[in-house]
Amino acid sequence: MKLYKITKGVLLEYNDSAYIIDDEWDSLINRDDLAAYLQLISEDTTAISAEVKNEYLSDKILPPIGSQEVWAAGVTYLKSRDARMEESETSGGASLYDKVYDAPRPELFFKAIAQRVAGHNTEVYIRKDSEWNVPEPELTLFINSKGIIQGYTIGNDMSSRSIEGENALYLPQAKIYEKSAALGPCLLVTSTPIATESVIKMIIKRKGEAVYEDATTVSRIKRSFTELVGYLYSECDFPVGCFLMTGTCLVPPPTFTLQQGDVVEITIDGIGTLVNTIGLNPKHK
Ligand code: DO4
Ligand code: MG
Repeated sequence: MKLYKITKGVLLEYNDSAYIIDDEWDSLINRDDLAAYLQLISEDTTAISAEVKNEYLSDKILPPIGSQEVWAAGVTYLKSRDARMEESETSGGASLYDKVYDAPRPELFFKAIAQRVAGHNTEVYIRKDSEWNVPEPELTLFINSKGIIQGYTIGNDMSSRSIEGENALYLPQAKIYEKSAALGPCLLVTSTPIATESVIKMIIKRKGEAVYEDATTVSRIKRSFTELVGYLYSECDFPVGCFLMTGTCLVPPPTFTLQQGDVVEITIDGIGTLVNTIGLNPKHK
C-alpha cells in the first residue's frame, strides 16, 4: 500500500482503490501497526473515484515527511566506496572509505531537516561554489520511534563531489544545503521487508535526452537495514520516527557533473519514480 502526502491531506492507494485519510501525517506514520491500520481504513472508508485520485495526484505531491530528521548511510555499496576513493586520492582521504566499508560501524551522517527536503516534481539544488555535482539514488527507510521499519521511499542524496573530494572533513558542506535531499513520491508501507531483488534505476536527462542511465539491485548492499537502524537508534531518540537513506548504489562516471535544468528520474520497484529538476537556489545565486 502507498501513502501520498498531498495538499488536501493523506491519500492511501491500496488494491487499485484510493482513500482520503484524515489523520495527521506524523502520528499516522509513527504508528506501530501501520500496515494493519491502513488495511482497516481501506475496509471502513469509501473509496474515491479514479478520476478524483488522478486529480489529486496530478496536483502537487508533497514529500512524505512531516517533522522527522533525515539521516543517511554512506559507502554501503562497492560502487560508492570506489568512487569516493577515486575522488579523494589527492587529498589523501582514500583509505578512509576503504576502512569504513569493512568496519563493523557504518558511516551514518545527518542529512536534512524536513524544511530542506524537496518533493516529487520539484527542484533540487546544486551549490554555486561546487563544480562537480551528482544525484545519489538511495532506497530510504522510514523507521518509527520504536526503531521498527514501517515503510520505504525513494531518496536523492544530492552531493558535491568536488567539496567532498577536497577534504573528507568538508562532508557536511558537500551534503547539507537547501534542497540537497529529495524524498518521494510516496511512502510504500509493507508488513514484510522490501524484496532485495528490487531494482534501483536512475536516468539523468538533459534537454530531453538521457545523458546517464544505469540500474542495479538492492541486494548489492553490504549491510543489512536492521544493522544500519541499530547504529542510528543506539544513542538517538526520534519521537516521530526518522528517514534513513541507505547509501548510493549508482555513481555517474567522473567526467559527469549535473547542470541546471537536468532532470533526474529515480525508479525503485514497488515504490514508483521520483523526478526532480536541477536548479540553483534563487536566494544564493
Ligand atoms: O562518505 C561519504 C558519503 C557517502 C554517501 O553518501 C553514499 O555512499 O551514498
Ligand atoms: Mg549518499
